Amino acid sequence: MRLKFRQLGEVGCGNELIFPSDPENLAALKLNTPADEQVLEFTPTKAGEFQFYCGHRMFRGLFTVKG
Ligand SMILES: [Cu+2]
Repeated sequence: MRLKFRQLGEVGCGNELIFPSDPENLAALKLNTPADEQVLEFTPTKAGEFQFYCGHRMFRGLFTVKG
């Protein structure tokens, strides 16, 4: 699965995201400008909710994988 992320505004540390969906292989991406687009490659091993957040967990998001 490929998830596309774009920057919708400059929000400091919120433009750098960590994806702990695979604890042994943490993924991170940084969106530097509004034109920036990053792709997260992700192979879910189970259905459920997967969180992502900035380094301080101030900014958080969630995506759901349905089985
Ligand atoms: Cu932060």
